[in-house]
Amino acid sequence: MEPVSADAVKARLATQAIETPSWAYGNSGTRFKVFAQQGVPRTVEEKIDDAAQVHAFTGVAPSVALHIPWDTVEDYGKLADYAASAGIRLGTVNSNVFQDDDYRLGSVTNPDPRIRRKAVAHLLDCVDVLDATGSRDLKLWFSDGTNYPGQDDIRARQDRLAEALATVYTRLGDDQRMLLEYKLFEPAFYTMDVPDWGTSYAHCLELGPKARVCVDTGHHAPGTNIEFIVAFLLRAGKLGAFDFNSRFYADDDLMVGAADPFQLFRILHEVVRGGGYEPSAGVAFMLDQCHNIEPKIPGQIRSVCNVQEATAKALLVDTAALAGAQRSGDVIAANDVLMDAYHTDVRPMLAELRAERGLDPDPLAAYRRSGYAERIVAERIGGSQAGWGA
Ligand code: LRH
Ligand code: MN
Ligand code: MN
Repeated sequence: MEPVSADAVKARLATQAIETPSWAYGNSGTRFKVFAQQGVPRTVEEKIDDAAQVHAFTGVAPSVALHIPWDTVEDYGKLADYAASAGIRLGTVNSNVFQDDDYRLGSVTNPDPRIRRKAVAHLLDCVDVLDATGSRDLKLWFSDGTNYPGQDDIRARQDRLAEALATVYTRLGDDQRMLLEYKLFEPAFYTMDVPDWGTSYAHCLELGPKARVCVDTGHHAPGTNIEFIVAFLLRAGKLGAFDFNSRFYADDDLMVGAADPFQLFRILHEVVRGGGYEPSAGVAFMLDQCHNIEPKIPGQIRSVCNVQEATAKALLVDTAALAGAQRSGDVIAANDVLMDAYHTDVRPMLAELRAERGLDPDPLAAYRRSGYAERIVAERIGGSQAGWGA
C-alpha cells in the first residue's frame, strides 16, 4: 500500500483556515476571578491587531470572530477595512443574549413576549452586522434553560425557540448561515433549551439549508464520543462549525489539544473522512477559548498549531489500508492504521511547510522574539475584559 506523501499532506494543510475569537485577547477568568494581564487590547481594533499576529506567525488564522455587544462599533464596514489592512478579515458574528438582567428566565425562550422580542431584535441586529462586514456566519448560543423542575414549560420553550430561530432564519441573506451551538448545562442546571447536538440538529433541519450545528468541544458530558457526532452531522450535511477548546471537566475553554490530543485527532479524522475538510463542505474551524492564566497571543498560537498538528495526522491516515483492514474485518490492523498516523511526529513536516511559505518554522519562538508582547505592554494601559465579567 502507498503511504500518504508528505507533499500531498502539505498541499492540503496550506489551505487550512482556523478562526480565533476576539474574546480570547481580552482579560478573562472564571466567575471567581478575572485576571488582568498587561498589554491586553483596549479596543476592538487592538483585538484585531492581536489576532493578526497569530495569523502572521502561523499563516493559518486569517480571520477573527466578533462577539456582539463585546465588540460593538459604530461602523462595521470600517472595522472590516481595518481588519483587511491588518492582514486578516472579520469572521463569524457571535450573538449575545445572556448578559442582560432581562434574561434571568431566558432570552428567546423567556415566558415574557416583551423579552423574547428584545432578544430576537438583538439577533436581527447581528444579521445587520453580517451585512456590513460581509461575514457569512451568525453563531447562536443560548444560555436559556431552567433550574428547577416545574419552573417553566419545557415544551412551550421549544416552541418559542423555534419561532425565534425561524424569524432570524427568514432574515438571512442568500450567502449567510446560522450556526446553532448547544451546551449540556450552565448557566442553567436543570434543563438547557439547546442542550445537545440532537436538539440543535432537529431545529436546523426544520429551518432549512442555511442552518447548521456548531460543535463546541467543551460542551458535552464527560465521555461523550464527539467524533461520532461529527461523523453523523457531516453525513447529514449539517456540520457548520467547530468551537475548538480543551476540557478536563466541563466548559473549561483551555488551549486546544491540551487535555486530549488523541480526541482532537479522532475528531479531525472524522472531519477528513466525511469530506468536512474540503472548503466546499463549509465547515468553519474556530477556536473558542478564554485563556485565564497563560498569555493571550501565545495561547492562541499554541491552539492553532495544535489544530494544525492534529489535522496533519488526520491527513496522513492511509485510507486505502484502513478501508482494506475494515473490509477484511481485521480489527487490529485497522486500529494500527489510525494509530500509525496518530503517532507520526508531524512537527518537522509543519516546520518545513512554514519555511516553504516564508514563515518561521517555530511560530511561538518567532512571536516571542518579535518584541510585540513588550510593545503592547508599554503602549496599552488599562486593557479591557473579554466580556464575561463585563
Ligand atoms: C458559551 C460559548 C459560546 C459563547 C462563548 C463566549 O459557553 O461557548 O460560544 O458565545 O462561549
Ligand atoms: Mn462556544
Ligand atoms: Mn463554551
